[in-house]
Amino acid sequence: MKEHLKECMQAIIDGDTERSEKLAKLTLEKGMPVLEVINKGFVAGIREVGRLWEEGELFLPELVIGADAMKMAMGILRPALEGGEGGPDRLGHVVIGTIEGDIHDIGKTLVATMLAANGFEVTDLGADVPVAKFVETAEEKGADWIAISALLTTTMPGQKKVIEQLEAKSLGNIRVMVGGAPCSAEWASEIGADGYAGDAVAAVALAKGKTG
Ligand code: B12
Repeated sequence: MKEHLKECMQAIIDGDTERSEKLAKLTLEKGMPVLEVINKGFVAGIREVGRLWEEGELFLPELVIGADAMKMAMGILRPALEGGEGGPDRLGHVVIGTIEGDIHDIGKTLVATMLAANGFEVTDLGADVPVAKFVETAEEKGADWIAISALLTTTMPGQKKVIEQLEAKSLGNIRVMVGGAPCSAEWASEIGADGYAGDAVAAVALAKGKTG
């Protein structure tokens, strides 16, 4: 298992889409714990790519290739996470997306998948989502939560704008959770969000603890 995790991580660092596809399929064939392989293998790999890029050891095209390899693996593994205890709207409805100006969607999609697998109805708006779109959709769907991902420090203020628009429309009953690498519990409380979660499992716990 340890060796498998290492190989998954390396496939992403190498940007080897073919290898990451094979390793993801092997994970399912061998019945390995999918979430653990995602987190300790593939996610560890993409984080390492980010670190190497920040240190100038990798260039943007390599970051893009690493992300492609990551998306390949996630596409294969995601269905195995879906179809948990869920049923439509059993625990509540979550409208999720990555905030405008930001195209990072790997983490957001993982959070959406885990919420759906754990009994929430999820409307995934995708990435680069305008502030007003979060608010309109949540109002229309009668959502319990809006979950907003931001991976760039420059796009984080958009999360605050969603909260401000909710307040302006007297929709303060809709709770907001924020997440993504630069976010924190301090940021969440500074902008008046109802919560922050650092990963997909914590996001489920947060939504479960406060919904209803
Ligand atoms: C992959 C990647 C890309 C890919 C994205 C592909 C895609 N479709 O998503 C590509 C190559 C396109 C890309 C582009 C850019 N990137 Co980029 N990217 C990354 C990288 C390496 C990994 C992100 C990732 O997928 N992580 C894996 C997932 C699983 O983790 P996660 O996103 O953190 O999500 C988890 C938690 O945060 C949480 N979570 C996430 N969202 C939410 C939401 C809620 C509500 C909750 C509760 C929880 C939650 O749960 C998730 C699952 O556990 C990060 C480095 C890093 N350490 O984050 C840089 C990084 C985010 N990128 C960065 C930058 C600068 C850029 C570019 C501006 C580069 C450029 N010069 O063009 C562009 C931005 C384009 C844009 N407008 O958005 C910087 C941001 C710096 C900053 N502080 O603002 C980072 C931090 C790299 C770095 N170390 O400098 N990037």
